[in-house]
Amino acid sequence: MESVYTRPSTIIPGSSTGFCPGCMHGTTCKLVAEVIEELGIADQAACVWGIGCCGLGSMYTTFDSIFSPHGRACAMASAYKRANPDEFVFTYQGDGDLASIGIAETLYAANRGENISVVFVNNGTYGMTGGQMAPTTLVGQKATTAPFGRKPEEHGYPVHICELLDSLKAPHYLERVTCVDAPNVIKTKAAIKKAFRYQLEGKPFSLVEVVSNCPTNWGLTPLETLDYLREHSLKEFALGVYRDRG
Ligand SMILES: Cc1ncc(C[n+]2csc(CCOP(=O)(O)OP(=O)(O)O)c2C)c(N)n1
Ligand code: SF4
Repeated sequence: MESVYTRPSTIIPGSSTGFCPGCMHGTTCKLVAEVIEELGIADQAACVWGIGCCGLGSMYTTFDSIFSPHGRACAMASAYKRANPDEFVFTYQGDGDLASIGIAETLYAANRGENISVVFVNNGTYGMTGGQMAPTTLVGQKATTAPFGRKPEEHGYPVHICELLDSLKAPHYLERVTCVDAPNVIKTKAAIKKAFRYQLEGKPFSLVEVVSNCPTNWGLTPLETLDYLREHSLKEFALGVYRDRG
């Protein structure tokens, strides 16, 4: 029988995901693994994983893994890439990691135009530590640290990373995508591939933001999270290309 779909060689045979059922980290990590295989860079790829559920992808992928202290992935990736210019270096980070404790490292790596790629999973919550409010939590969205929902007068407004980085001169490519359905999964893969290609061509900083879910901490079934994403998250976080210098 013809095989129409196989696991990429960049996923360890026999391994299984540590993510909760329906979590879009699983989809996004799989896309990253597929793109690395398709670009033929498995032997030169190193991922600096953020601290959080985001880092669980390291357990079943074959490329090199580096763990930075919480939030410092972009700083560590910058240093690693400068020291190893022939390697392919990317970060894979959650919103607590990249947009809260690591916002300075993210902004300055982007502002320096480092030759790295960033995969940023925006699920509106601190997944691994039990659902605290993240910079990206929506107004009104509940969190363990905001049991009555995010209130702008108390907690400020959601932070839009693509728009923030678009105010800087150096970044080369910024796109916001989602894995809410199959066509969007295909778009997400294309965006990750484009960002990775730009690094291989020597272009400066690229970031792909993936608007995602967290069924466990949102307290919804995986299917209900898709409705929530469509009805709420994607209204706050508009999909699209924010910058593409080609
Ligand atoms: C300096 C420091 N502060 C706090 C923590 C605890 N901590 C571990 S993971 C995490 C949140 C991760 O959330 P996010 O980056 O959104 O990733 P997700 O789990 O949602 O993928 C926190 C606060 C830590 N490890 N180090
Ligand atoms: S806690 Fe949330 S972010 Fe973490 S693996 Fe489970 S669903 Fe995904």
